[in-house]
Amino acid sequence: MASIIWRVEHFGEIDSTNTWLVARAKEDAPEGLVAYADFQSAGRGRLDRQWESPAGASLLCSILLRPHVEPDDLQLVVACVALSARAALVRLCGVRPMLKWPNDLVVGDAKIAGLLAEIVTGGDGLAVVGGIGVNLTNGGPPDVLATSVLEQSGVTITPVALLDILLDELEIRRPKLDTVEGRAELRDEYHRALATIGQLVRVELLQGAVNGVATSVDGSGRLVLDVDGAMMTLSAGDVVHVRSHGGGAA
Ligand code: BT5
Repeated sequence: MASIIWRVEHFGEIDSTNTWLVARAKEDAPEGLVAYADFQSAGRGRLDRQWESPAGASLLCSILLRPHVEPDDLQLVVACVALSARAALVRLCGVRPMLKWPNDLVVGDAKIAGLLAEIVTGGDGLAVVGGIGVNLTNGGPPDVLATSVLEQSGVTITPVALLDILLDELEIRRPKLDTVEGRAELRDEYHRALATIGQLVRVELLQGAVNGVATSVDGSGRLVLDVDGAMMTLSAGDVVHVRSHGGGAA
């Protein structure tokens, strides 16, 4: 694919950059449109949860991608953005978070960033709005086990500096989504970066909780769980790491 032309819209305050970008995606906005905000009055997590951050303390952004993937591969798109954010943090300040399936970046058990990916179908093929919040100078709500770049590294990074490098890293990974070989490479990088692999986890599904050992991710980024010897593949769910089980993370 030709290199992506990023068009970055900045908002001092907005309800949610994801909400804004989903609306633009429905209007057939092209790939590469990016929204970032200093403050969100209604930042969203998954399942109607909230994403909270004081003004200017985080990177709060959403990125419109139009990869040539099936809806089943959504988790690989999430991985593409999460791995790019991780690589950007390594480059800027040496903080190397692990990924927690399906959508967190963590340092130890503390959440440093979260992703919300939303699919828009129809119009010009599949669109994915990848929203990410990265705690830079504030570690998130007091009742949440969370951390920030400042806490981890002593370095103050501005949101726009991180966004710049994140888009640079995304430019390396985004084309991989369009080919079989590229998706396999992304899947391997994802597998290596996932703290979840080798962990005994509890997965809260809508129909109830399941306990098992996370053994790998499949080619679409779905989590493969060993539940008493039976393999189960999960495409969504809330993972709680219960305790380490042998091998652990890469
Ligand atoms: C997420 O959801 O982690 C996805 C967060 C995505 C936020 C970005 S910001 C830019 C874009 N625009 C949006 O409106 N959203 C995206 P989830 O896994 O559901 O986690 C939500 C939970 O994380 C909350 O219920 C809190 O427990 C916790 N949380 C909220 N704010 C946090 C923060 N700043 N740091 C760490 N944890 C936080």
